[in-house]
Amino acid sequence: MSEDHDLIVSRFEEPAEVLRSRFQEWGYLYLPGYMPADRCAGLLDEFVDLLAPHVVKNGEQATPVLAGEPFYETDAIWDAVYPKMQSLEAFHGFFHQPETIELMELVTGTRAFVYPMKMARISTPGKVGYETPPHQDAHSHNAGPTMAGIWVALHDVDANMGRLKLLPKSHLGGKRPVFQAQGVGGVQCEIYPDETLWHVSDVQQGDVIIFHSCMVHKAEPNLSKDKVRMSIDTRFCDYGAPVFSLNLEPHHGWRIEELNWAFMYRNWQDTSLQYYWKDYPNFF
Ligand SMILES: O=C(O)CCC(=O)C(=O)O
Repeated sequence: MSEDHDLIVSRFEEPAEVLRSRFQEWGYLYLPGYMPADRCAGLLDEFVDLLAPHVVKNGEQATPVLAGEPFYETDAIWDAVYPKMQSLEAFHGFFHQPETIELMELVTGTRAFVYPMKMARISTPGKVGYETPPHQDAHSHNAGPTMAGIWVALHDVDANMGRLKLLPKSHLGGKRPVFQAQGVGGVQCEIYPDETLWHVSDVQQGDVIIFHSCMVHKAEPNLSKDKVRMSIDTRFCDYGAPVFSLNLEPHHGWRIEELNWAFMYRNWQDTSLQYYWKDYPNFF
C-alpha cells in the first residue's frame, strides 16, 4: 500500500543554505507560487490555442479541458500538435527569465546552465496507464548528480488531474536499474518494497518543483472527467558540468522530423536564445 504525504513547502526568501541543505536532504524543493501566475496563464493560453480542437479553454477557468479523443505523448494527435507548441518562443524563454535562473542558481550555488531541451506535458483523462512511470532523470538525460529538474504548474492541479509525485530521499541511493514500461518516456526504474511513502500535493498555477537528478518521480493518472493537466519542465546544472548531447535536441526531435531548431526558430522575434549553448564547454 502506498501512502501520501504533502510536499514540504519551501520559500525563496529562506536562507540559501537552508534551501540547499533541504534539497540535499529530501531531494527536492517545492516553491508554491514562485512563478507569476499571469505568465503561466499567458503561456497556457498560447498552448491551448494550438491544441484546439483537441483541448480547449474551460470558460473563465484556467484549467484546459479535453474536447476530443484522449491522447498521450507519441500518439498521432500529440505528434501533430507538439512541434507547434515547441516552436513557441515564450515556452523556451520561460526558463531563461531572471527569476527562473535565480532559482536554479540558488540550488547550484553557482552559475547555472539551462538544458536546451524543454518539455511540455499534456496529461489527458482517458489514458490511465499511460502517465509518466516512476523514473530518475539521471537515467533519461544521462546526467550526473549535479543536474536537477524544474517543473512548473501552468494551472491549478488537483488530486484527480495527474499530479507530480516524488519518492522522498530516493536520490540518496543513486541510479537504479531500469526496465521498459508503458507511459510517457517508456522507462521505469526499480521501486523497493519498503518505499511506500510518496510526497505529493495539489498545486497551483505558478508552483515550482525542483528535484535532484536521482529523485524518483512519476505522474498520477488523470482520473478527471475532462480536465487536462499541463505543465512544463526542463533540466539545469552547474555551468561546466558534463551534459549529454541528446539534451541539445528538441524534445522528441529524435522521432519527429519537424522538431529541429531551424524549424522551431522560424518565427522567433528575439534571436538571443537561439543556439545559446553553442559555446558550452562540456558536452559529451
Ligand atoms: O509532468 C510529468 O508528467 C512528468 C514530469 C517529469 O517526469 C519530469 O519533469 O522529469
